[in-house]
This record gives sequence, structure tokens and C-alpha cells, in this order.
Amino acid sequence: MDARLARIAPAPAGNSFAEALLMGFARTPKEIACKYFYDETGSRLFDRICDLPEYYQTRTERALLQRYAPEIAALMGPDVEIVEFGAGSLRKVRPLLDRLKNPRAYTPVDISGDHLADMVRTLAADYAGLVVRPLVADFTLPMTIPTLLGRPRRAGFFTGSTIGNFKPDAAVALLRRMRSMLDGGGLLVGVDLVKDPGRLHAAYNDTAGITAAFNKNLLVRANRELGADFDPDAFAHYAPYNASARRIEMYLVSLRRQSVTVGDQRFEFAQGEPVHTEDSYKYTTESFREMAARAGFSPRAVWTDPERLLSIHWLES
Ligand code: AVJ
Repeated sequence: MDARLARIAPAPAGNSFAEALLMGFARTPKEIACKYFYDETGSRLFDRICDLPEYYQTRTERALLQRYAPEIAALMGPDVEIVEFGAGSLRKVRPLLDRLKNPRAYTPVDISGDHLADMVRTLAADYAGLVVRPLVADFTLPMTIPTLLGRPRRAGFFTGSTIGNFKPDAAVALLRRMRSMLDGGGLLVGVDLVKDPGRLHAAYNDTAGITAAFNKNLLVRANRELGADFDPDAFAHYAPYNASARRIEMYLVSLRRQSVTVGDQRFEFAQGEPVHTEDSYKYTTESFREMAARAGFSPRAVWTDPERLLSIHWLES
């Protein structure tokens, strides 16, 4: 296997944590883009979120992928290159790799190069003979995935309900770009479903406080990486469900009037002022199929669990 890391599409100006934070703080309300949650500490906190009793998403999706892997593999067909967007720990794809007929290559795309290199080593040890071709890239930015020898048909794998972090128009644009990156291949997408607001609220307001720590880690990260002087205890984790917009909204709310220094800039926070840190949109199976169609896909199969907590969609190009 080839585990060299290809770094493609280097981050353009405005895409570093420093620039994103300064630009985000110039807006009203202030905001920090959610992709900056995932430094090493944040990735570890997110792994703990996935194991929380209130956070049904990860275990529900894992069970669905396990159960329907044979069907999914049959729909994808033989001799495909699997392209995973936002691959993370490379664990979710395994049941699928186990069932695919003669997979030609596995191309995990992730923004975190060091983590990806470690994870690729672990995966490759268990899948001798599989061509693994990691790409270090931000898949939210325009990029072209280099063609492999023989140009195998591609199938995309985009799980974890990451699509929910994008506003609907941006989600359509992202799906469109993925469709073009897949070069005629289909896309498997995991999407969290609209459900009892109480259940949604609990999933983002866990009693152990892990989601709060995950949210506040943005401030801890800014202190460490940007020399900022945030007091994380002077901000509250606030994550209400906006039922009319069908999304969880996450904020850090300033508990008092305070000023904070980031690099050579000072920012004022009023008491009660929110910093928006994440949206997590929820869909019905129908509303997601409509969105996929707007992106040019033909929605085919959908799988859900018996409680209808989460969905997995197979979209054809
Ligand atoms: C990684 C997009 C699935 O929206 O649930 C978990 C991240 N944020 N708790 C989500 C998250 C707060 C998340 N996704």
C-alpha cells in the first residue's frame, strides 16, 4: 500500500484559525467556524461525545452501516475506489470495505494530516493488499482528486452527519462539488433526522458536560495557538434547538462584560453576548432527498433505524 500523504489544495488566505477568528469576530453576532473544533484536544473530546449515552448518532450510524453493508456494497458494485470525505478515524468504512467486491482503492480525505497518517497505518495493517491513498485536504474547498491508474469508478462515503453543519445552500453547493469530485460515481451520506426536540436538546447538552468542554475548547485553542487571553469560565455553553429552522445552534455566551485580546487586537463582549460556533441541521428523509436532487444527484436507497433517529442515503450521479 502507498501511505505517502499527498497534501493537495493548500489552505488559501482567510482559512487559518487566526484569520477565521479575526474575521468571525468582526461580524455580528461574532462567530467561529465549527471546523476549528477539531484540534487534537477537540478531536479527543469529540470521540468522548460519540460515546455519551445522550449522543445517539455515532452508535446508530455504526449499527446501520454494519447491518446494511452487504446491500450498500452491492449498490456500489465491484472495482470501485472509495473516497471518504472527512475520514477521521477510518473506522466507519470497515464494514463496507469488508463487503465490497474487489475494491480498487480507498482514498480517505481529511484536514488533519498527522491523525490521518496514524489512522492509515492502523487500517493498512488490517487490509493487506488494499491500495490506500490518503489525501490531506479541506474537502469544503474546491479541489480535484488525482485520477488513479485505470481510472476506477468512484463511490463517495460521507458519514457522521457532517452535512448538517452547512446551511442548506452551502450544503447543496458542497454536494455539487462532491458530485464533480466523484466523476460520475455515487455518494453515501449519513444524515441526522428531525425528531423529538427534547432528545435533540439532550444530545447537545449532556449531563457530563463533555459538549460544553468541546465548545469551550475553541477558546482554549485560541489561547494556546493565538496567544489569546480568554477565560473559558467566563463563557457559557448554550445549545438550543431551533425547531422552525430544524437545527441545533451552538453558542458561547459571555457571562459578563469583558474584553479579550487576540494577538494585537482587542475585542469587547457585552454581558450575554453570543459567539456562534455551530449549526447542526436536521432533515426528514424526504427533505434530504430534495436537497440531494437540487445538487444534481438522483436519490436512491435510504436506510433508517427502527426509532428513525438517523438516516443513510445512497445518491447516484
Ligand atoms: C460532527 C457534525 C456530527 O452536529 O452532532 C457534536 C458535532 N457538535 N456535538 C453534530 C457535534 C456538538 C456534530 N457532527
